[in-house]
Amino acid sequence: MDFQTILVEKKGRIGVLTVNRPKKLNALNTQVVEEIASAFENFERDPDIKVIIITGAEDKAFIAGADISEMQDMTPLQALEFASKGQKTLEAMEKSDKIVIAAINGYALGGGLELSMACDVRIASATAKMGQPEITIGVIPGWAGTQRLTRLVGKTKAKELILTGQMITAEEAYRIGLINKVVPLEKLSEEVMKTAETIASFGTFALRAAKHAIDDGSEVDFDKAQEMERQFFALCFAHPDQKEGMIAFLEKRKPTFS
Ligand code: CO8
Repeated sequence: MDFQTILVEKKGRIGVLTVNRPKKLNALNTQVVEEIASAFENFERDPDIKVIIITGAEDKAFIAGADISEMQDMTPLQALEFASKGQKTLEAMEKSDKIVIAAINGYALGGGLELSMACDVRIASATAKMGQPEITIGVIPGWAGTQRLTRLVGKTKAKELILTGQMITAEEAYRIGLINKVVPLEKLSEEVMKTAETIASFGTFALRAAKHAIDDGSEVDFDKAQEMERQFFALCFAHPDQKEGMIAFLEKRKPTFS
């Protein structure tokens, strides 16, 4: 598939997907959502790729939300389909076996913030602004923002952000635990690549096990979650990376993971 609205690159073990509609602040219309889903599927199938970075073109926006000009005339049924398409695309990211990093280089609003919340790591530039402004245009978040935001920052802050529609700075987003790190804009790519390289240097199986133990475990009761963690932990011992990691430690050398 040729992409018109996104750019896709491979940098060794790292895949980079850039939403490329800077004149519309990288707003997500149906075509962009479909292209993201398709590019993501390609990365998912690529055994060389361990980490996927998602960002927005140019410095002003990561993604300023779903495309309001496309949504304005939607019927309820079309809105349902659009919400469902977006939710499925974000769910595929969250459930992916790869580790996904959002490099938030500017506005992350509405569907843009929702997309970033489906990623495993969020690193933002100090210039970034985040929010769920849907209420200001007569709707509510439709790509699981009401759920992921609540799980990430708690009901109190989620209600404040969703009911007031106000944007917050990257510093405030960091303070409330919505993002992992804030860095100067000019350092964002470097910092994100450094984090991606660190993660990519570890074993694929252990990365996958850690991600799913955290995500799947946080959706079930504690006993069940602990049981899932033990299963994942034990399964690591069926993979050569466990022997390599432990032997390398004892031999005082760097491990070479698969
Ligand atoms: N959709 C469409 N176009 C957009 C969007 C958007 N979300 N955001 C910006 N643009 C366009 C503007 O219309 C403008 O286009 P043009 O130059 O042709 O007039 C261009 O991008 C530049 O934007 P501005 O001139 O507005 O730039 P400013 O610097 O003045 O303002 C803001 C920047 C504050 C980011 C402002 O653009 C803004 O408020 N944008 C909208 C943010 C928003 O409300 N986002 C949430 C959308 S709703 C959503 O995401 C719901 C997701 C779930 C969907 C469920 C399916 C039904």
